[in-house]
Amino acid sequence: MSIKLHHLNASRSQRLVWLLEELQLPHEIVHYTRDTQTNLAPASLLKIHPMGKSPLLEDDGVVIAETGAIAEYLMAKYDPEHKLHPRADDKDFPKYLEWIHAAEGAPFLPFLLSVYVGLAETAGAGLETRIADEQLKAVTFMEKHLSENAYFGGDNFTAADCLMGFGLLFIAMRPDFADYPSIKAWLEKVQARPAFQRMLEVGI
Ligand SMILES: N[C@@H](CCC(=O)N[C@@H](CS)C(=O)NCC(=O)O)C(=O)O
Repeated sequence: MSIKLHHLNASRSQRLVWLLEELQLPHEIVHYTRDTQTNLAPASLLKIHPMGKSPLLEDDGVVIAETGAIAEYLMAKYDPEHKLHPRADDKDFPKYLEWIHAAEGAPFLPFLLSVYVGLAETAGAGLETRIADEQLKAVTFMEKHLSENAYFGGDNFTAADCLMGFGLLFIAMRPDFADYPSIKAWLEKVQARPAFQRMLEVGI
């Protein structure tokens, strides 16, 4: 086992520094420092993952992004005795899972938005460029992933495709993001699924 946490200063990555300590798992922390002007992560993080954000966990050379996913990964792999996560049949499991995702979800979003509104005041038009850059980086990442994998989860259709569908349908409606061939091919493939069609019958 060789676990590395790619950790950006003053960031949500501290959640995982804490979790790794709770697990008492041997690990290495690779430190990154935000740019003092832009507050963005250094470009060196882009060499580890195409979104260039922290936290990133590396385990035996495999890189995983997204705080909630990293936490679930660590629990599934390194907490076999369920000291830090309830079993699926435990009464607390649904709430536990909800809060694992809520940490990056709806209860957190309004606070994140106020950071962006604050940035709009100081960065002005610069913020629009930053948002456009982030959107392009995200779509390029998804396109590359789908050019190398049949589905978001790899070779097979999984729940990850159901979760990504909503966002990608919305993104692909934009003329500037309508012509990414692997995203288009994936959308056609998943839209042909009978369950997708039944979802449409429920109403959008
Ligand atoms: N949803 C992602 C968000 C990752 C993220 O935005 N990380 C911030 C740190 S708080 C970051 O790396 N910001 C620097 C940048 O965007 O350049 C997660 O939960 O890991």
